[in-house]
Amino acid sequence: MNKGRVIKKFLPLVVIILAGAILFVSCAKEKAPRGRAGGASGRSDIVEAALATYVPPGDLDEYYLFYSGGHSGQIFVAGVPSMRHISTIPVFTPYPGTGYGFDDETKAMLGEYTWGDSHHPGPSETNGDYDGRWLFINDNAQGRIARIDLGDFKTKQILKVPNISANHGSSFVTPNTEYITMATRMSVPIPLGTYADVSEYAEKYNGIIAGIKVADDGEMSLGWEILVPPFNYDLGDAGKLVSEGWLFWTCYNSEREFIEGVKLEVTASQRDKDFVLAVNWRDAEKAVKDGKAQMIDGAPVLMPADLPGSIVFIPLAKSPHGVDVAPSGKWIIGSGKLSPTTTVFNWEKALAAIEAEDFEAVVDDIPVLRYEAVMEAEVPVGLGPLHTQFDGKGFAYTSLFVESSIAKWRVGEPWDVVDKIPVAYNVGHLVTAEGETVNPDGNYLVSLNKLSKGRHLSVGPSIPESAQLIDISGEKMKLLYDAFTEPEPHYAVMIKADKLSPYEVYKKDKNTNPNAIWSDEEVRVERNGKKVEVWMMAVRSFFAPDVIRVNKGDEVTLHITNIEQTRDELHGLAINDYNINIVIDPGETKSVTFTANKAGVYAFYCTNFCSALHQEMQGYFLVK
Ligand code: RUQ
Ligand code: CUA
Repeated sequence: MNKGRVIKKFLPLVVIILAGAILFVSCAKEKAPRGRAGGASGRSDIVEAALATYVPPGDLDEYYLFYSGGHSGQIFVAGVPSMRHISTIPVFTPYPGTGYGFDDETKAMLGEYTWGDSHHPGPSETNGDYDGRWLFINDNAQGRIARIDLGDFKTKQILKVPNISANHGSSFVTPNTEYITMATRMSVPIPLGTYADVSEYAEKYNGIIAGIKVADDGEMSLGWEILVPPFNYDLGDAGKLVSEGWLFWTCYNSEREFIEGVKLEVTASQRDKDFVLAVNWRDAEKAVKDGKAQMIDGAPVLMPADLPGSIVFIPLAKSPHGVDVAPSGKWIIGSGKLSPTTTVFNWEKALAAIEAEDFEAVVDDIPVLRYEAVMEAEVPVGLGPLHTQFDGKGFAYTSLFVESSIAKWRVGEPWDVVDKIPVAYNVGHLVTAEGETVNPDGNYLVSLNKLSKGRHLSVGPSIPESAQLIDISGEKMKLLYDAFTEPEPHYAVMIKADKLSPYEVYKKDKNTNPNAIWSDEEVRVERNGKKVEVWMMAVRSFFAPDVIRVNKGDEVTLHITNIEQTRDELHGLAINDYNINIVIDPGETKSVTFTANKAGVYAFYCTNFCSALHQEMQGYFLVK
């Protein structure tokens, strides 16, 4: 066959393939932003799933996914439906990539700790809807809570709260961001630092629940604390609409035992039911204003007796974990790790029961609502229910740890399970798009699985966690994608991308740092005894000054401004062998203070590749 004939023969085929490819790309382009697998096309499920998650180069995802990094102390940011990791926000842990924890300000924010255990991101809300201003996250290890500014995706505040031991039931935000929850997971003697043997657990140990107040500018402060029995307070949620004004926490170990050498998993599973604790935060706020609190370690602490009708227990089977308020606020849904059902409480009935003082018991001055009076349904979701999320169509989705699946069930009569999907494996939290708002989007669900058991290339004995994207837009749930994550995502939130408008640079005229400089003339070095202060400038592709001379033993402070006003033009300042690693975004000023404790010549250089001559962006730190 000659060349001409070959081309002629295959031309139609080439045209068909090309047309197919164009159709594929334009289909994907059209489909991807809406994303969900279609179904009726006749394509295989795998092709459907690929099309539904494929975000073509240059296109953007529909949602932000913020998922907690657990004991890595960070938050990871990904896009949905692509599940591509976009960014890491360091919160409780230094992160050399962004210089977090190396400059004076962030080092001070981290304080004495080099790690934290970030569990539950909670976005700020207005009228019960995510408003894109801030993201809060708790430290499950150190009684802390942090605020991230969604303008620049940076941690702006870490608040350490007295008396809280292991802040797990956090960070759940009220519908207008008045308060965020905090709670003790492991009870200890109060105040922290008090010694009492575990043999005195029942008498001398206590839990604390707290309301963290948020000011208009996002600044967090402690509003109030309540001293509660020595149970383990676990997950929480904030009421909305029907239940607006109330905060909820589950608790386990209402046996109030910690017997040395006897497994807590046994002792804490004796009772048939533990509780959901409900607190009216407005009443708690008022009680503190009325002077009812006593100060313990600098915190205003209320006793349950100070809050008649404003703090109650609701019985919940069995070793409760998650509690989630449905979008209407009427249904409070609690799950017990050892129970095959998830329990729905009717908050309207609960309010009536509180009003009528329809209690079955009183535990440490906290009335217990009568289970039958407030329970609406026990939904047979399956084994090991943990957490529940919602779509906008009247369905709830509950993660089943033991069963490794997700149950979809109807919120309302006949309260039946309508679908189930297996996940790989042992799901903990799950999240739906805008799933904790008054108006969930549904569309997607991410299953945050505790074990992935090697559904990926092997990386040795320790393997990543898995996050599976599931399409929940149709009647049947469909698995779309397996993503893998660093340790260890607990909860996540999915926020519509257009709710966020991060800024592109720090505008020069908005930089209020008194040490900012913007021109060569302002570059200077000042000595005051053994203190040396340097006002430095970084711009493509040099530092001014490029030589810094000090004496051994001097205390050196460098204030460095990146004068760029172009997006992504970062500069870094690393001083070799001095453990200095500062990253300065465009228009930003950072300071670092250290002692010049080693004599000699130390090169410094820019760590962020900023221009063709980035390698030349260097200088010398001379210590005589
Ligand atoms: S917990 S797997 Cu830290 Cu949120 Cu439930
Ligand atoms: Cu500045 Cu590289």
